[in-house]
Amino acid sequence: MSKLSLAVEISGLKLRNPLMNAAGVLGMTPDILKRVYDSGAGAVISKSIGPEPRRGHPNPTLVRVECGALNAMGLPNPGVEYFVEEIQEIKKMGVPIIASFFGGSTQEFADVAYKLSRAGADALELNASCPNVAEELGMLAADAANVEKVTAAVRDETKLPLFVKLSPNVTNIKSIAVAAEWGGADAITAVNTSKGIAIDINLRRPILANVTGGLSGPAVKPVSLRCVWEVAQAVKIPVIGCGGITTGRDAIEYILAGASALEVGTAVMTHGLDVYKEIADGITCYMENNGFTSISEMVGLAHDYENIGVDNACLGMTK
Ligand code: RRO
Repeated sequence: MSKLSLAVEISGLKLRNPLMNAAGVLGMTPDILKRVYDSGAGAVISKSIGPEPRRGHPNPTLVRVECGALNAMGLPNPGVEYFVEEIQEIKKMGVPIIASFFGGSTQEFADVAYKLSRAGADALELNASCPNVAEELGMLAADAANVEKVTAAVRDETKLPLFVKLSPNVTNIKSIAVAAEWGGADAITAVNTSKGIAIDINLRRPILANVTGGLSGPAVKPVSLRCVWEVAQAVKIPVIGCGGITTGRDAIEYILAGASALEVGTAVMTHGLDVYKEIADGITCYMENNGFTSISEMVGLAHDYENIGVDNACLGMTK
């Protein structure tokens, strides 16, 4: 019998397991990202980096809500020139790093991608979907033609594996995923946060200074999972799942829906860094109990739902 392995390969990027941090959750100093890796993630993803330093939105920028969190950080980051040194430091520590990035125009997206590639990132994640900034910076992902144009411009500047992170706040995520694929994306990350709002009834005003924010955590899981399902049906490239993944069971749901790798964000806030190992252990348990030896054997199996009648019980998998 072949040995069970959690290793995955996403467009040439080899990872010891499919788990990564979702961009932005833990800041981005090399030390913190190293801790994420040491806690059991297969690779780390930086906070989204732009062409220039940005302070982001004023406080409050984060509020806990039912079953999740609402953030409106506003893309705070030190700018690509500064971040080049951080990437080099992370690489010296032996940690695979995916650099998340954005721009205010097609040219800026391409320029930042070029600089991050030269700095030694292992892969890039084009953030086409920040819910908390003006149209041109964030919700470019709402427009398929724009997504294709920006992805193609970035593709021209880098040979690195290129993930494009999409938004759930769109009418037809399938068409946008296909546009990214046509533009040259190697994988689609589905999805960024869902736009939401929280109100303080005593102050009678929105809690976040930005008024709206991006909802993450278990509250969004069914929506994000549906996005993975639809994107997996629409494209041939791998899908990376993101949205409320907290347990091994969540991870397996995403993989069966079509995800080849997974990003975990809010669960780190609620469960600490140990959550990576807990999720990996849950995946292993499911694989052992169901006779799988690799992640790739399980990707997208739920799409064949009319033809399978398996006993899904995973003995010992309680969460
Ligand atoms: O910085 C943010 O406010 C932010 C970003 Br860039 C993003 O991609 N998703 C999100 O929920 N917040």
